[in-house]
Amino acid sequence: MGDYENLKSALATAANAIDDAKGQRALVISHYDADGLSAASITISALIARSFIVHVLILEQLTQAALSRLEGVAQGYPLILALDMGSSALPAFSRLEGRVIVLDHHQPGEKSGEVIEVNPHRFEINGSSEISSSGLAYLLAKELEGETAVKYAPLAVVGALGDRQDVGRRFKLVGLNEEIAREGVNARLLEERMELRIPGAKRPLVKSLASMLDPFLPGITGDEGGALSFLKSIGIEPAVGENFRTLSDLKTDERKRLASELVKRLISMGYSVTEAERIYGATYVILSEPEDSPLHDAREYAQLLNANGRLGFHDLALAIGLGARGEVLLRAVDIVGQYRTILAKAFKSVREENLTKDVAGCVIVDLRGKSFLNERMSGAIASILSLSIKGNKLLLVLVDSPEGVKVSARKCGHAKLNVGKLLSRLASEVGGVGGGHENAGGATIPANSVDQFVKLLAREVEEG
Ligand SMILES: [Mn+2]
Repeated sequence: MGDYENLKSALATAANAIDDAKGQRALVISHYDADGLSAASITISALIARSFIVHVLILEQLTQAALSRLEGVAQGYPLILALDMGSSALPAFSRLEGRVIVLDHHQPGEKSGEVIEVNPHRFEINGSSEISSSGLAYLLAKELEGETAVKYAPLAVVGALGDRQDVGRRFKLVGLNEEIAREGVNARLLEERMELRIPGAKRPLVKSLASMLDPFLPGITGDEGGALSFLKSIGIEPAVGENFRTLSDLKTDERKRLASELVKRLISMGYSVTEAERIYGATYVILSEPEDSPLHDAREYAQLLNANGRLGFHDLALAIGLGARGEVLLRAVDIVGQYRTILAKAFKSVREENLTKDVAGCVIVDLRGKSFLNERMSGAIASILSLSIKGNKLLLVLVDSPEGVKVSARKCGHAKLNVGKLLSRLASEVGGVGGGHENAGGATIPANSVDQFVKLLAREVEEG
């Protein structure tokens, strides 16, 4: 059973250290995905409320280069907070001058007493499903501010959904995440609904379908023409006269047909029944965001942060997390469109070119040499592809990176291995860095070590 008492006391220790440094300069380091960006937004808000001067560094991974960059800038900061990363680099952090606080939910590595670390895995709480870094940031804000911190509950939910911690019945949040969502609901900030999970009930249905990223709808996501012909093919008129119809315009039988045809479509693309049924389930609605806003549905909010983070627009993502709207939101929405287009292009390549090969228990999708991609997209591609892989396999997606090759790995089926730990160990054997969770992880390795890395991995997967 989880040791919630000691998790709370670790959070209290972190809150005390923050209060000791009050009013000084703080450096916040975080990850570029939705969870990292939500965690950063919560933490930055809480620090600014305590008169800190806050600087932010958004990273892809704690590579050697990132660590030395960090060493270079760390001197000026009495307080450093590492969010959504750091548990695997505690010894390196302990060498930094300032007080370091790590809020992380990835598989932890070697301990170091110098660093204040809050990681659910250290307290027998499942950090892959029960709480994300945003949730930890929320709990820390609660230690600092008390009940007023409930204003951050929607962002904590956004982060958890971004990390796909909606693993309960019908894609509900579980554990500490469920508690945080409930606090948000009680404060009338959030609403939990069971419904067809197509965001934007008041937007043209064609646009809503084309904007779906979870689940990714091959031939429809990123393609309004595809969405239009899909609707026509299942006998749903996309428009009445000049006016596009919205999801809320549909009659009950049309809605049912849409749901069952989407499930069929996903199954025909190789998705499992469970995955295909993701189309219906728990949605989390942020009541303060207008109904036609992409931030109204917490999953869509997460996708917006994710897309902006992965394409390098951390400033836009953080500005939104901190409350900017208007022009900033319009720009961020535009970036999401670009992101979808790139993903759609990558999946087209995977479908049409011969990029997939099986090596022992591994399925390798080799996207090296695709100049429209960058290494920050590999995780998203791997997550989506993993849904249509059959059998107990380890999926590896390879993408060029300025530091070599980025490998994103996803465990499919019941393969017996801990992906994060495995990547961490094998990447360092070939001179790279890696890590992650039990089911998902990433590594950056030297370009000339790919074959060796794959061979090492395949051997472990076969033995596992
Ligand atoms: Mn995370």
